[in-house]
Amino acid sequence: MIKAVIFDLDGVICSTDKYHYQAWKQLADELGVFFNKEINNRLKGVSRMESLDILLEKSEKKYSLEEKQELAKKKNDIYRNLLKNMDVNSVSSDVLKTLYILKRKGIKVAIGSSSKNTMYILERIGLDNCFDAIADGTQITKSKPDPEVFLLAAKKLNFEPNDCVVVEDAKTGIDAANSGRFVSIGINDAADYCETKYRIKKVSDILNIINEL
Ligand code: B16
Ligand code: MG
Repeated sequence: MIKAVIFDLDGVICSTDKYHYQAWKQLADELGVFFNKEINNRLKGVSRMESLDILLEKSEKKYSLEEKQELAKKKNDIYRNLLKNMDVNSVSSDVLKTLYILKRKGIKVAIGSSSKNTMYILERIGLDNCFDAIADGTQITKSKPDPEVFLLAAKKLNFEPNDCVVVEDAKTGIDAANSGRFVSIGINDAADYCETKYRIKKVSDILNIINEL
């Protein structure tokens, strides 16, 4: 019997992934570095600094740690500005309905996100008081595919990993869930990934899966 659902934030609860892409693309264009959606897909679930390292793989110039911190800050400033477009209407009715039904069934809900902007995003979309536990990029040292963020969410809920399902849109997130011994559920890119245990088209599909577990 599943006791909790741990949701990834970017790309599952809301579509901030498109703003990450725009911000990284703007930075890459300024640096004259090739960047496309395929490279962007490798950044999903990965921390800001590790994402920058992936983006700079195509750069001829080598950057010092200080310069890289400046570039990461620049990307985050562009990203935070784009996040101003988000409000309560940025959450789909399908996600809201799913959260409501889970709560009504007594199943706990949590966030497991690599993002250091998690609280800001949850406030913007009006869900800052919705979750029973929040584990985010400000509380971990290793981002996905390490399971740390999901293990922290489970610990905060006082549950074992096999009491929880993890819903992810990124391959790195599925790897993190599997290595932490959570039941992995994949949406979008993660639904096409061979390591994903259960594949869904929309978030509310998790309700059927949970009923069967
Ligand atoms: P930030 P998630 C991840 O969030 C994003 O998928 C990833 O693209 C981003 O680099 C990472 O958060 C760090 O985000 O720059 O806001 O700290 O998918 O784990 O919710
Ligand atoms: Mg994600």
